[in-house]
Amino acid sequence: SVPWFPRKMADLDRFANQILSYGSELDADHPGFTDPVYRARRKYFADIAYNYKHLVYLRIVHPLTDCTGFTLRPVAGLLSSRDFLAGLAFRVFHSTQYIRHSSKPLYTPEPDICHELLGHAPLFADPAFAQFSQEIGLASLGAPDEFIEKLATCYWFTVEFGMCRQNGELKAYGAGLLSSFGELEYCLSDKPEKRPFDPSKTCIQKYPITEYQPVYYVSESFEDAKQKMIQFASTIPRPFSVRYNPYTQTVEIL
Ligand code: H2B
Ligand code: FE
Repeated sequence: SVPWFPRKMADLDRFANQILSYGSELDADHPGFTDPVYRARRKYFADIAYNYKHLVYLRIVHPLTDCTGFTLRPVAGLLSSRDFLAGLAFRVFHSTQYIRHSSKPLYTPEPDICHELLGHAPLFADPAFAQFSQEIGLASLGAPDEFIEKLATCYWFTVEFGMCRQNGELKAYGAGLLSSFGELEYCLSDKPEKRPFDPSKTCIQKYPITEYQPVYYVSESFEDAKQKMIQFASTIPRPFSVRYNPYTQTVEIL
């Protein structure tokens, strides 16, 4: 049977609060664990996100909306891969709002506003990148769990740690690279391995989450990455295909 997935924008409200851990509950090894002022502020932001609802009249026109229609939606903590990827199908990026703890300005164990705004937001203003991201999201809708895992791995090696050629030059575009000047310098050096992005191979690559990546995947262009993702999506066993209707902001089942 096909897992439930959102069909219209307001359906995102149904899982927005199914967070894996509330954004204000910090692990004992979190830099802010013993700081009551920081924890109170984290709770303040988590509560705002928790109470957010998709309301048409709340949508404000901002630069991202003008470029690609991508919107940032507040979320109070980490979502499951399935829910997080489903948001991308609607050009919705679930974004944290809190900032990392001031005792460790160069390190954060979780996404924070620096990572979202310096890393992710600029790329979502690029039309070809926005289309690529949406394709990962559409591929995930109703997909079996093992494919969600594969798509999450493709997401890791593109949206988070992707590299791309542009006019013959090798460039970094992944948000994890753009929001880490240490890894940004490292990825452009000859230390790590670089392989061509190919979803059918990239999707099974293991990766560390607390160290610099030993392997990066390089796309020829966002357009090329998108075509490869569409091709990969067609190999996912689903008894239907999906199409996004931007006028109604709904997913049509074909
Ligand atoms: N949830 C939130 N809130 N932000 C993320 O960046 C995020 C997530 N990333 N859930 C997802 C998981 C990612 O690691 C992949 C798709 O699993
Ligand atoms: Fe990220």
